[in-house]
Amino acid sequence: MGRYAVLVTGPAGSGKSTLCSSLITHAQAQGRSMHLFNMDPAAENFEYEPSIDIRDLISLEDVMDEMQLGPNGGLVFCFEYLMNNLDWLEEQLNNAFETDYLIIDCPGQIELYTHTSLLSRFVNLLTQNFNYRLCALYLLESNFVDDAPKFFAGTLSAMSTMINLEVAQINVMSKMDLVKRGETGETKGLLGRAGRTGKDMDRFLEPDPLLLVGEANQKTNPRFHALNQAIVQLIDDFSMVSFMPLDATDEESVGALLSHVDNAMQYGEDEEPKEPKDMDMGDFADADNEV
Ligand SMILES: Nc1nc2c(ncn2[C@@H]2O[C@H](COP(=O)(O)OP(=O)(O)OP(=O)(O)O)[C@@H](O)[C@H]2O)c(=O)[nH]1
Ligand SMILES: [Mg+2]
Repeated sequence: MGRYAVLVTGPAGSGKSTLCSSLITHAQAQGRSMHLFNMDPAAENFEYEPSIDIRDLISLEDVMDEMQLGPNGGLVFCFEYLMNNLDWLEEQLNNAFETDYLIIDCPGQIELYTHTSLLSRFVNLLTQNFNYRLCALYLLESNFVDDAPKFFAGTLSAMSTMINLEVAQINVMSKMDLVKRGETGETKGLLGRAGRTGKDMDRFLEPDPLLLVGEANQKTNPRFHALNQAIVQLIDDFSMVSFMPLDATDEESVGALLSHVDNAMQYGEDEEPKEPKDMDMGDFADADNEV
């Protein structure tokens, strides 16, 4: 059996740790085993005990105290320390697990994925030195559709991570339950304010940036319209960004995502080829009628 790793990335609070737990719970219910690898030196509590934990090597609190660094500088130091202590990592990865399917929970400071090469060096190590098949998830919260310029910013950060990491990446629009609740009008949730409907959401999940530019232009000073156009053109030219909807509290939604992750890595291909489970968008689109 091969070695597989899922790198769970995304901005702070986007639902990475919750998704890691939901994936493990879902896998266990199917009789599959996965191992949590905590890569966040500032993490506090986990629903599942990590099998590999960067905090066993270094803790952010100690670094901040001893090196007189703030949280962000401290985090970069922790990652550099990890990359300079590969013996530790090798020892952890060489520990025999009953299966080698790692769920890697990353910190929420996106500069780690977009501004530095630290995470891409880590990815290279896993794929080149340890023969892992790897898939990255990039989570963006559904409140990023509150307005089009914010959505562009989130989309560009997803794109930048894709380009930086150079591995198969699935972009995920997390906390979709808030969209459904928002539009019923019962909850003034994040998206209740924006008034997005399920059908509107499709525009964001499979973005047609040329349509979205009109909305962005309404909200920005005319001086920036050419810039809006240039950004959406870039997103469009690369045709790289689409989002899979996720409600981490919904078993079926987690199962659909896992099926796509398995497919991206051809998990279990030695046994039989897999097709991604049909993604049921109806649940989100039908919500238009739920008033
Ligand atoms: N409504 C809703 N809330 C969610 C969902 N997933 C996560 N949350 C909540 O979002 C908050 C942040 O979730 P985390 O899983 O800690 O997010 P994270 O990305 O690991 O955060 P950092 O590690 O700090 O970057 C928590 O209060 C979660 O309960 C979801 O699918 N729906
Ligand atoms: Mg977390």
